[in-house]
Amino acid sequence: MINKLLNKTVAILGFGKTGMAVARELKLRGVHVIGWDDKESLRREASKLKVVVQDLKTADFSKIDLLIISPGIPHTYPAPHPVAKLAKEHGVRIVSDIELFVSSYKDANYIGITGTNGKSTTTALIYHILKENGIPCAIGGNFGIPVFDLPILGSDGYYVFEMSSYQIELSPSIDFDISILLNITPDHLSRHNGMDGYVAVKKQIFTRSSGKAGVNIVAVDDSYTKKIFTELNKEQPKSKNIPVSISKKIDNGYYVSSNGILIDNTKGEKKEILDLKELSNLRGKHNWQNIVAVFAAVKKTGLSTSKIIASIKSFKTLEHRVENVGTFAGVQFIDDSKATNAESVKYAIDSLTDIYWIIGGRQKEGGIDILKPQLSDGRIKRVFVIGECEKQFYNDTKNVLPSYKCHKLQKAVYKAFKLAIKDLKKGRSQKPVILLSPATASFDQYKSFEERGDHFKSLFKEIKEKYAKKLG
Ligand code: UMA
Ligand code: ADP
Repeated sequence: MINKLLNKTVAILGFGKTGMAVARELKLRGVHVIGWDDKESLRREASKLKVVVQDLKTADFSKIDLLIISPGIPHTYPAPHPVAKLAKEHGVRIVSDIELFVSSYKDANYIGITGTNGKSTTTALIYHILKENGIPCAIGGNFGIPVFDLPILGSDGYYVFEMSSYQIELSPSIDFDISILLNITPDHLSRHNGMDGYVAVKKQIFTRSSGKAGVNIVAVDDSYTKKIFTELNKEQPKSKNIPVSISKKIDNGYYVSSNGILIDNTKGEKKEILDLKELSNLRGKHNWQNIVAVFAAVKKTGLSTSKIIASIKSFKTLEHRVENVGTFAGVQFIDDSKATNAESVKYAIDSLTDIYWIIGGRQKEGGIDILKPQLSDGRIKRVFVIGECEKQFYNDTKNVLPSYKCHKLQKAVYKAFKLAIKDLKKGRSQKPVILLSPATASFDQYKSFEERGDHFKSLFKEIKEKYAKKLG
């Protein structure tokens, strides 16, 4: 596709990571590029690439051949950006950078991963396994690296793309060789006009049109993914669809038994592959779901089971995902800042005990309603509430658990630490864990979940230094 754009005009809306990478590539290839970002600093950056910087609201769309829109900019719901509206009125195609990339470099193999939670971990684990075994590969997409910043791979290469719902929606013709859907719970609902829209977009990772003999891997552990799998079996050859599960035994697929054994039942032999309980780098049932999907995918590349197992074991936990920060004075600190919705928190809590739980920030739909069973199952000792939704989460927890309004992360971490030490001394707690697993977006107090997690880690260091003499 990109070759056909020579001397054509492409408009780019948004000069964040995505837009900037596309602009660089298109300029190198002799494409006429015009574009806009509301942020002046980014417009300045773009003009250095000799992009024509112009407010696209005033551009003549009859002279534009394609609009590349950044995933964070709405083009349908809750309301289309005026530029997207203009493009539609003029019949100009609107696509993602990923659509343009995949349709331009067709030799390589593509693996696309989506789901509400676990995308990054799954994407990184697949990439790690391929890389460690000498397979040419590159990782990108929602993971944080825009695809146009990746090297060009040949027919023996694999691109491993984390796909957000925003990116899937803007990529109408991508047909991955291996597509993975991990799970679906409510998220990003306003961008997709509610749950039905969100589920429909997630399903689109499987239903593209080029007719490749791709493989569809679905973790059938929730009602939405189960339904999608049933539909896929009616719409596509059954042999393409591979079910995986952490909640039940699966015929013709892979599953994890209730005691954590990864089982290959693709040939009805119930072959035991690996005891996932032994993995200290990928702890918790949520990671079992990621691993079983990864195993199904990587097996398709022809790698041997023993090589895959060795690479799963050597994988390093991603930052801010139930990441062990360290232990001081008998208190462990775990950074799960990436847990931006209640579902992901549930898994963190279920895999720990003696939890001093820090929650709060910018609330998402549904808040922490689904965590009612966790609030009373004895794993959480105390709750420390911060951020914009402080009042709401305090009210949600105060009648079941000792709960404290802390407003800021610093206060929460210090208070949690002091109470954990006290409980430890009095025998009220055996192995206290201070868990930042906020169930919210970070944007009320931080730029990103990474910044929030980094702050948590720096507070751990601060506490260690401050109390070194007294407690160390
Ligand atoms: N902008 C305007 N006018 C508007 C709205 C936005 O000019 O009315 C500009 C903004 O100033 C900004 C750009 O448009 O510069 C928007 O860019 P973007 O938000 O799409 O950000 P990028 O830097 O291009 O990052 C995107 C993804 N961001 C989002 O989907 C929100 C990144 O995912 C992704 O890693 C990156 O592309 C590379 O592919 C981040 C994310 O938060 C991690 N994803 C969401 C999630 O995981 O929940 C979906
Ligand atoms: P994503 O990229 O989809 O946001 P991550 O791998 O970054 O997923 O994990 C985000 C959060 O979700 C972390 O708190 C992590 O512990 C949790 N998590 C990871 N995998 C899963 C899963 N399969 N189901 C539910 N939660 C998960």
